[in-house]
This record gives sequence, C-alpha cells and structure tokens, in this order.
Amino acid sequence: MMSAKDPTPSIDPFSLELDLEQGLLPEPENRIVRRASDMRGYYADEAALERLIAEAGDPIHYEVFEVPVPEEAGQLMYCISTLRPGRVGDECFMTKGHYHTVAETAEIYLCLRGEGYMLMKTSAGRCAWERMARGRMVYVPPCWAHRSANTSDGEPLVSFCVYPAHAGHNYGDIQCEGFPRRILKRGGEVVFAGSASPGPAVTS
Ligand code: PAN
Ligand code: ZN
Repeated sequence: MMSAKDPTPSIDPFSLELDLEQGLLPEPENRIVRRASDMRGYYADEAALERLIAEAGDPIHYEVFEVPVPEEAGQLMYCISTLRPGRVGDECFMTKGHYHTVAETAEIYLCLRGEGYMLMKTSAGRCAWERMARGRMVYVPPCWAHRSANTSDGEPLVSFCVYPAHAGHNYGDIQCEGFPRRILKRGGEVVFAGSASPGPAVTS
C-alpha cells in the first residue's frame, strides 16, 4: 500500500500492447461474464428476456477483461468491456450499470469498436447520455452512475475503461432505482424512452 510516508509503489512499471482493431487485451487475468440470465430485473420486457434465455441458450450479454492492479488509492484500474449486439424486446442490450462505491471517482471510456450510448444519472435525478463510437471518449464524472447500451445491429460495443482502482462497484442502487431512460431501437431509430422503472424524474 502506498502512502505519503512510504512512497514505495506496490507494482513496477509495465506496458502492454492492446489490439485496438478487435478491442482485445492480451492475456487477461480476469474475465467477468454476464449472460442474459444475469440481467433479470433490468429490462422492461421480462418475457422477452425469458424467451432469449430459453430459446437462444442464455447468450453472453457482455464481458469485462481485466489485468488487475492493486485496488488501492493512487492506482488506475483498466479493462476492456465488450457488450454484444442484440435487443430484449426493443431495448438495446446494456450493462447493469453502477455507481462507484467511492462515489467521488470518475471514469474514462475510450470506445474502440461499435456504436452505442453511455447513459448516466445522478442520485439527485439528473440524467445524461453521450454517444459512443470508435475513437470517441466518454468522461463519466464523479457521482454519476453509468450504463452502456449497444445500438448497433451486429457489432460488439468495445471500450477501454480507466478508473481509480479503489473505486469499487455499487450495483444495488441501480438495481433498485433503474435509470430514468431506456435506450430502444424502433424502425432503425434509436429512441430514449422514459423508463417505467422506479426512480427520480428526469430533470435535465
Ligand atoms: C466498466 C464496467 C463494464 C461492465 O468497466 O464495469 O462496462 O458494466 P457493469 O459493471 O455495469 O456490469 C466500469 O464502469 N467500471 O467501473
Ligand atoms: Zn464504472
């Protein structure tokens, strides 16, 4: 553990080569997999999700690849997040979404592949979204919950994410509150629909 008194860093410098075309991290140590069945309670159309689980073999929704660094203040965690294309009803495949447990921690998403949106909200009821596409960076400020959604018709949404390593993930609040908007695709158009899930009204 680093401290001002003992500045001995706990890891040595290193470098690695990312496959920016495919969005691959070489030799990840951790692979977090979220399947459709892990997403129960998140989509508006619960029956459509159950059909997907039953009929499509509980497909992978998204994966996070990490080569973890120590989860201590001062370190930067980084990972590749890969969200598959698809719909549950007309709602685009999305991540669960979370606040950081240490709420005052920001995050950068650099999109490497695909297209989609980063949906963000604060506990005070503000809501925002930013477009994601190859080469676009989204800055998620401290205290904003964040969820990504893949709006493409066949390509994964791949991002390189960097955030303070001690941030932690708080999923429980989003599980209860949801987001004020849902990202749908109807007739080829992306629609930001008001959400029927409980939660604060949209104020911006
Ligand atoms: C990302 C996310 C990743 C998966 O690395 O963890 O996109 O989304 P969920 O964590 O919401 O399932 C990040 O924001 N880390 O802090
Ligand atoms: Zn995060």
